[in-house]
Amino acid sequence: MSDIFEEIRKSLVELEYDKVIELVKKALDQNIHPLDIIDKALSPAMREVGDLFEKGEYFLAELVTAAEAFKECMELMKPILLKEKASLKPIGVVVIGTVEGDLHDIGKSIVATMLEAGGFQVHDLGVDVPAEKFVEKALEVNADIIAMSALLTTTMLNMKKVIDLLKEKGIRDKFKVLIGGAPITEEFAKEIGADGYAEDAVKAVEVAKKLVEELRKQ
Ligand code: B1M
Repeated sequence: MSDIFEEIRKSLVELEYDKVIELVKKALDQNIHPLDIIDKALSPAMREVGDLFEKGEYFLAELVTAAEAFKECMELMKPILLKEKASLKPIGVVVIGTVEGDLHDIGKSIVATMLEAGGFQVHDLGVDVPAEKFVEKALEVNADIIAMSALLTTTMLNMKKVIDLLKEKGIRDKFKVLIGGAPITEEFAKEIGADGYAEDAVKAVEVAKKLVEELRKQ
């Protein structure tokens, strides 16, 4: 079984678009769980693609191709992930997006899908989301959690802008703030005053459930 992960990883790093899709379909046919495909093959491959980019061996076009292949695989896997949806009545409402200035959406979309599969009602604002839009939407849908993703060291500080805006409006306690993304750490979350941090999508669901419980107790 581990061979298929290696084949998927290699074909994504080598940008063999059709082969990646074909292999992911094959893995799904073998009843391999989508989260294993993501964690053991697709995500490590994307990190490698990023490293090749950093070394100057790959360019933006290669990043785009790899991202598109990953996204097409997600389209195949999303219905399977959502089939496991926990309950009909939402356990909480989440507004999620990638922060202003940042266009990376693969990780954010996986987190959004897993939150939905975990029983949350999810409002996905997409990428490059300004602080005002997070807050506006959270008020509109009466959200429990504002969830933010950032992949760039230059955009992660925009997470703090959302928290500052909540404070400015006197509504900081109305929402829990959950953050994540490759450059984010637990320390950074504490530093900016976020309520929770998660390193991956599975952990994000766990933390989100805990945050909703805390909010209900307030
Ligand atoms: Co960009 N990029 N990129 N890129 N890109 C990185 C992030 C980089 C690390 C690559 C590198 O140099 N090694 C680097 C950032 C360096 C830094 O900031 N220190 C980088 C750069 C520099 C850039 C540009 C500036 C390049 C340029 O233009 N010169 C540019 C910026 C554009 C912008 O955003 N304004 C850029 C552009 C792009 C593309 C558009 C081409 C493309 C994104 C396409 C898309 O998303 N639709 C892209 C890609 C694909 C990457 C890499 C290769 C892969 C990212 C990815 O999708 N990973 C990335 C390399 C890397 O991350 N090592 C890189 C797979 C995904 C499943 O993982 O997103 O980490 P991830 O999500 C995980 C966890 O982080 C976590 O759970 C997810 C699932 O487990 N998580 C959360 C994420 N959000 C969460 C939220 C939560 C909780 C957990 O709670 C709310």
